[in-house]
Amino acid sequence: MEKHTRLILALDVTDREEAIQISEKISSYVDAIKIGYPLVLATGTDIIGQLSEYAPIIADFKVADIPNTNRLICEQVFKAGADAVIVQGFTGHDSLEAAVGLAKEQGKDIYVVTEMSHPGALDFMQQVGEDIAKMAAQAKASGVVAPATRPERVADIRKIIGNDLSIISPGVGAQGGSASDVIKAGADWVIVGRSIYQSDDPGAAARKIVDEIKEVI
Ligand code: NUP
Repeated sequence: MEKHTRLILALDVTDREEAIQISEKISSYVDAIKIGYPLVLATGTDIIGQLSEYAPIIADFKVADIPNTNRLICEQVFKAGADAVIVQGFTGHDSLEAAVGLAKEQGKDIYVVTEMSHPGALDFMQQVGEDIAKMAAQAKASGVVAPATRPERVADIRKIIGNDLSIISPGVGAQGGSASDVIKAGADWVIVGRSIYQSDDPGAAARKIVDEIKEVI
């Protein structure tokens, strides 16, 4: 993924035509489009290849299985046209290494969830978020997913992973996080969904976030 606008669209709509129309409108403002279960379950895996015409595709399937199954899942997602897959880290080093190993063979990326952006992440995930970040660095993943709702945690995670790994950060807008604050805290990209795709003018909403990011870099 090339770093230009530093914005990733989370495209959680469930209608194929709407997904395509929004992708057309925002393609010049984003470095990638993140798709996940809502869109793929509604339309089928071929949507991945279709949307890859507009931007690199990050498949947010939060893969969390034994090593062999992780590898099989990632294989299918890459075959469908995705450039990157988001996996969970709490399954441990062997599951992660299976995904990273496959991605490296294919010149693709794996991003590892450390601590999620919603309030419930404090119940269990936050306690292990830093250990997961360490493991992601050891496994040479491409990057981690860390919460824009807690920029101070993004700063902590940046210290742990150094500069070899990227941080992609959801939680901006609808979940209360600020794009400029989390970029200042050390995120490489912000991930924004509802604030863009539910806007009357998704292009203008995306442009506004890109401008906000530009002011702090
Ligand atoms: O910790 C995470 N928080 C989060 O919101 C990890 C994620 N992958 N996401 C995803 O980012 C979430 O599933 C959604 O696709 C997107 C945020 O969307 P929105 O809150 O901007 O609408």
